[in-house]
Parts: sequence; C-alpha cells; structure tokens
Amino acid sequence: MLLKRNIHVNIMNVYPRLLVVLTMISLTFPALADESPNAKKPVRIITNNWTSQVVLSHVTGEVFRTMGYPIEYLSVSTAEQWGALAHGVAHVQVEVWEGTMSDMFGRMVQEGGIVDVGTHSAATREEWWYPQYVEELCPGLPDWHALKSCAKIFSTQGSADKGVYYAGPWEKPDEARIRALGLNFEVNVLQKGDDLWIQLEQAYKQKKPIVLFNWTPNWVESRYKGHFVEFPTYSPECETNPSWGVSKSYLHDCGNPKGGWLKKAAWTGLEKTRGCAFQALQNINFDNKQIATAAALVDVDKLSYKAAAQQWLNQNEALWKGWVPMGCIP
Ligand code: TMO
Repeated sequence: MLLKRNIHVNIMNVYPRLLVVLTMISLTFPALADESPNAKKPVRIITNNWTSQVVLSHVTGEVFRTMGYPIEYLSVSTAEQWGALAHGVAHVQVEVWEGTMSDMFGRMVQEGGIVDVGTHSAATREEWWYPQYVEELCPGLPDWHALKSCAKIFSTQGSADKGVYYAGPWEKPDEARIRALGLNFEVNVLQKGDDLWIQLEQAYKQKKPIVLFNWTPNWVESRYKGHFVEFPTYSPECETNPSWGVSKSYLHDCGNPKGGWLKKAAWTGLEKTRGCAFQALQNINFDNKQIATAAALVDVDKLSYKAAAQQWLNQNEALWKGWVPMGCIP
C-alpha cells in the first residue's frame, strides 16, 4: 500500500498533466466504502425468467450501487444458476423458491457450493391453478379428486381425451405426480414463463377450462380470480418414501408446500470479496405484497424491468435504505 502511494506521488511530480487526467477518471468511478480489491469488479446478479425475480434483482443491484459497487446482470435459467453460483460466474440470486428449487438448493448448500443468505418474510406457493369459472365446469374443485372425473374437459385437439396441464420452464415432478395420483392428464411444458399467461388469457376470454402452473406472490392474483388445486398436503416423506400417502408404490403423491419459503443465495466468495454487498443481501427482505407489486409494475402497468425497479425503489425508500449496512455508504 505504502509502495503504491509513493509511486503515485512520484508520477504526479513528474507529469503534472497526468494529475488532471487521473482526477477526472476518479470522478467517473463511484466511491466505495468496501476496501477489498475485488470490490471494484462487478457484482454479478442472476436474473431468471419470471417478472418479480428480474425486477427485484434490479432493485438489489441499485441497493448495491448506492454502496459504490459496479453491477452486472447475468440471465441464466434456474437449472444453470447453481453451477454459475458455485463457480463464482454469478454471485447473487435473490429469489430461490421452495416449490421449484428446494432440492437443488439444499444439496448445494450441504456440499458447500453456495451460501444460504437467509429467508424473506414472504410465504410462497407454486401449484396447479385454475380460473374461478372452471369450478362450475368441474364440480368438486379445488379438491384434486375432481380432476379424476373432469380430466376430459381440459383436453385439447392433440391430447385425445387426456386433460392437459400447462407447466412453465421450471423443474417440477408433474409427470410423477400425475402417475402417482392416477390422473388422466399430460403435461405441456411451455418454453417461456410468459407463455403461461398467453394460454390463460386465451382460455379466459372464451371461458374455456384450463389448469396451469401459477404461484403466489404474483401479479396474476391482482388480475384474475382463481384457485390452486388442493392436492394431498405436502410432506418431505412424500418425495422419499413410496409407501407414504395415497399411492403405496409411487413417490410424489402430494402437492407442493403451502407457505413455502423464499430464500437468497450467494457465491461462497461473496462475503470475503465484497463484505458490504454480502451484509446488505443478508438484510434484504421482501414480503408478499412487495413481490406482487414488483411483478405488477411490469406485467400489468407495462413498465420496463429497470423502470419498475426504479419506481419500486422510490415507493419503498425507507425500507431499502434500512438494508444498507452502517459504514457501507461511501
Ligand atoms: C419459480 N417460480 C416463481 C416461477 O415458480
């Protein structure tokens, strides 16, 4: 450190004009309270393919930026994100959902590949869902048994008399559940998360029966009335013990967790290399309403992700300023 400073001073003496240039450059870089040499390299934040996650990643990025960190966003799928985090290609994931990601998350934390940076206060649910009018066409819903007698009304041209369940591009054992519960359904996995809402809107307009993947908190609940299907209550045993539950020979004869957790994850090197960002990530905490609002700003109000994040920050200033650790504002 001392050596560097001496060289710096010498250069100033020899080249006075360089001083001007260096000062101008330093003005264009943000100041940083974090003195780690890595702190000047970008913090890379993962963005996935559903709206709240992208908006709240940008919110997180802006919070880091107030501490002086440069930020990069890295678009990766939930399947690829574990490797990216483990190798330090990406550093931060702000929305890990229990219903779709608990297996991989648990395994990665156990193996020391990623760090569990804490749980949001939001309670989450990811499950088969249908719009309200479907109840008249399939009496007995939301109880899952109703799907046994009504499968046919959910059929499409290509599915013969089988019902179609629309799933998003996230890993869920839907095929296994269909088999374990003896449902006459097939799964149509859509390529993009937003394709779910295209299917929903088309069905909704014609009051056509549809059952599709949905979750809460999400913007959908502010636009469409509907309900989750009530499958047998989740238990970890349902995924490990075939004799547990309705089916004596198959796993996955249960629904996803209700009141599921939502977590933050980080690269194992984040704390050492960017202490202030790590502490802020520990403090970051979204509730159901804040997440649903973030999604609605884009999917209902049609703002860009960036503009939505900015508006969210403006509307929640006291909250996010409280996440910035003491001594981390340059
Ligand atoms: C992870 N997700 C909210 C799409 O279910």
